[in-house]
Amino acid sequence: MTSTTGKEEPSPLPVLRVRQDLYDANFPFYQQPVEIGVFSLDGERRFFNDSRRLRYYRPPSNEKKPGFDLRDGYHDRFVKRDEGIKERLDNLLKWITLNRHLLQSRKDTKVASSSRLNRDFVTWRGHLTKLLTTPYENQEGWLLAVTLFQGTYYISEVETEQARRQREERTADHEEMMYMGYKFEQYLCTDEPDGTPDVGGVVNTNEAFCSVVQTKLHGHSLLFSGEVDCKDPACPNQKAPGCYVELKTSKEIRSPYQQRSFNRYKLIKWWAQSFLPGIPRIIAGFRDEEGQVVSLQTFETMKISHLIRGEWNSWKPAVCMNFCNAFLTFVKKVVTQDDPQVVYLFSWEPRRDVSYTIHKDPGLAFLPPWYLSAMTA
Ligand code: 0WD
Ligand code: CA
Repeated sequence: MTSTTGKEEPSPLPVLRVRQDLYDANFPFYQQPVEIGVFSLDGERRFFNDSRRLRYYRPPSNEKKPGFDLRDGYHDRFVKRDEGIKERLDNLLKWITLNRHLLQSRKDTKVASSSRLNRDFVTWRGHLTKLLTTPYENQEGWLLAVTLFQGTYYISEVETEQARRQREERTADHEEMMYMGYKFEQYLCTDEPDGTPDVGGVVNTNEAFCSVVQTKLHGHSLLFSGEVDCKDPACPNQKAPGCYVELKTSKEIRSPYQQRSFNRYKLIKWWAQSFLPGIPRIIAGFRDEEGQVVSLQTFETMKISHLIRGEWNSWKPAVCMNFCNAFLTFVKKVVTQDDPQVVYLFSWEPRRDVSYTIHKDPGLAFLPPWYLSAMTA
């Protein structure tokens, strides 16, 4: 275990380098993501092992002039999730305990190792998005906690000091801007495939529909979950994730400078988030200063990187994926103690290498007792 000795001594632990050029190689193998399950969280953040919070995409009646007022309801029809409550991997782990039969191979059920998940990594899609964008990120660092348990590496984010400060010091304008993203969803989503949006209703950010996906990146098998905004009922093949739609809002673009900055800093995040679970379409609403949606634009996830190729300070999907692959390989190399009480804390700050420390601190351990007993039973 590392201890804070107060002495300045060079860390003997290996680091992972992050420079873009180290990852500028061919695109690695990434298996077509497959949805193996879903779950929902209701308005009180209660877990349901079903799709009850899945919503359907309903195109606007007037595409050219959608007439969406994204500020509407902020003061009187908004129930906000308590961001101070850290759920860590809990909801995904709950899904795993209820769906173990989907994860265990037949030959395994006969032997003593039946409790093994047979997946290398379990995490949220959002944590992988952060890994993908790391080589191009120059503002926000991250902290990722990793625990090895029964041969599976669990990755759970820890909020950085900087992120906590920013969250607690958010301005009223910033809070309202975050609300606008959820309000945009309400204008375009219905509860039934043939319904109409209830734009006078309450926006409750506790509600979520999550897809559980499995895939492989190079030699790493991944099981992760991500929140899905809606499903397009007009989509010919109703198979997930091909009919899922991601909804986004952004400030309207009024200058070539704003366009370059959008392409460089925002599209990379939109691409990474939707590429990981295989969501093919992103529908963006661009809003003016008053919060009115002035235009809508569809981005095909697989074509986003073509839009930015050759641009100033451009980003490459292959660099993102090669870095993620290298990080997962690094985790497998250094995380060796298979013990649910031990946390390897990986830390990254812009312009630095990834380093890590090892902890046996109950405040950092994140696999809950109910999960450990379910998986060892
Ligand atoms: O505890 C944590 N550190 C986190 C928990 C971080 C991220 C997510 N979560 C949990 C929540 O339970 C949430 O339901 O994961 C679920 C969603 O995970 P994800 O899909 O992996 O998250 P991400 O891809 O970062 O965000 C997808 C959407 C966001 O939409 P936009 O269009 O803004 O990207 O999930 C929402 C948000 O609407 N979201 C969250 N919801 C609850 N808790 C969180 C969060 N911490 N972050 C984003
Ligand atoms: Ca969204």
